[in-house]
Amino acid sequence: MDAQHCKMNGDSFQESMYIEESSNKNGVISLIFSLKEEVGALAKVLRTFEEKGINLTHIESRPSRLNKDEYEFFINLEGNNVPALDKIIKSLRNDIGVTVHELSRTKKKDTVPWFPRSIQELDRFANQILSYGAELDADHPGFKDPVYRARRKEFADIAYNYRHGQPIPRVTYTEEEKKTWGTVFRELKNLYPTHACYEHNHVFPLLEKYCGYREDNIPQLEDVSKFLQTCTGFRLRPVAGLLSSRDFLAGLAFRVFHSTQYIRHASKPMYTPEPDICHELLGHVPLFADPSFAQFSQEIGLASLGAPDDFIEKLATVYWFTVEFGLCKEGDSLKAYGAGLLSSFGELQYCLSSKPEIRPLVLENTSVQNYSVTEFQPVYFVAESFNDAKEKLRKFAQTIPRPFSVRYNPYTQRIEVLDNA
Ligand code: HBI
Ligand code: NLE
Ligand code: FE
Repeated sequence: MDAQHCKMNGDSFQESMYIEESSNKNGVISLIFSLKEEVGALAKVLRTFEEKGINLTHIESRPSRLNKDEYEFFINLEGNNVPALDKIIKSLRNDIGVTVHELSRTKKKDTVPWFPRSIQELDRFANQILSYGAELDADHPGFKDPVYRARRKEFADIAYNYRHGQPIPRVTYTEEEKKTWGTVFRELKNLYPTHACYEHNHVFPLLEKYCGYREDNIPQLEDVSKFLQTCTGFRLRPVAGLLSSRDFLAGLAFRVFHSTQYIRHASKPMYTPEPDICHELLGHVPLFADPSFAQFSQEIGLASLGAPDDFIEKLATVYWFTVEFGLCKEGDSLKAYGAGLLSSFGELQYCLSSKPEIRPLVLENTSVQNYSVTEFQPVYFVAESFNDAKEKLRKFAQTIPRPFSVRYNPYTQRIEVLDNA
């Protein structure tokens, strides 16, 4: 952030000192080690770093002053994998017999992870998506289909090139894609009256009326974004796939919902592990049109900004079991309000059958519950009501350990940081 911006928004200069930049968030570790003058000695050491995937950012050598037949090497390493590094240093000392001096570790334990300060800065997230084969299951039907993958590339390009403020490019969906949407839409629409929560059913007819939600039409993100802006000020931004929890939650702080634009593979309409346009438009969007849910979402987003990793992980876990896969009581019956349920006609039926385990929503337990992102959930958490879930999550978000507080300025669309120290 430059000086001009700081002044314009009344921010203090101090804050940029403890908010570190993303480029150096991992810290640097400096080492000196000495080696006997011998062919391949350095290569052997470097290979150890390579094998553990540690990046060297600087290397210098000099003849040792203590031992005439030795050389000393000074190196800087990226300190983003501390356990691996500790292992390497140990093995250099014990197995290869190298003398290693650790000069410094700037681990930046007390600094705050980078977060976007203005809505334009969300442009930086575009390339950071989790992908098939790596984080997501390589068994997924689309993974082996070259036509599907090529199509996904087209959608990814739209997302990568998108900048805040531009209209979201309209897409002409293929007949096959429309057919997949048609199946998902028809099946879900049949289930909603009995399976979906009140709030979802309340908004759905408006989306049919104003946004082209129909069995034979995949709505355009731009139209939906415009509609949401008139309801709650939430807007959509295209994204190429699953975003990290930190990035996804940060978007919410600006009332921005990152939405995929591609559709699931035609061979498996009833369930996909990834978010796709069915998940976003049928699962999430109806609730973002609800003022109270929109307010709640933004609060969760604001709480996540600059939060420590372990807190983000817990917040993402409770988000998973509520906003994505939550059930709530409504009178005598159970209903789904989680977007991952409201977009999968397979799991929506399953979650209200007698098969899965149902537990009460108690965040101390829920926040540490393991889950798989690639199959129906074996366990769901039930809130006393949709509002009860929101209140619990809100309280949880307020426990975030952070040396500052944040406030959203809707006029400038910027985050104002208030130093508590
Ligand atoms: N990314 N594109 C996208 N869509 C989501 O719904 C989504 C995401 N990343 C994370 C996420 N949802 C959440 O479930 C939590 O991890 C915060
Ligand atoms: N399983 C969901 C569906 O099939 O629509 C998507 C979940 C995304 C987190
Ligand atoms: Fe989702």
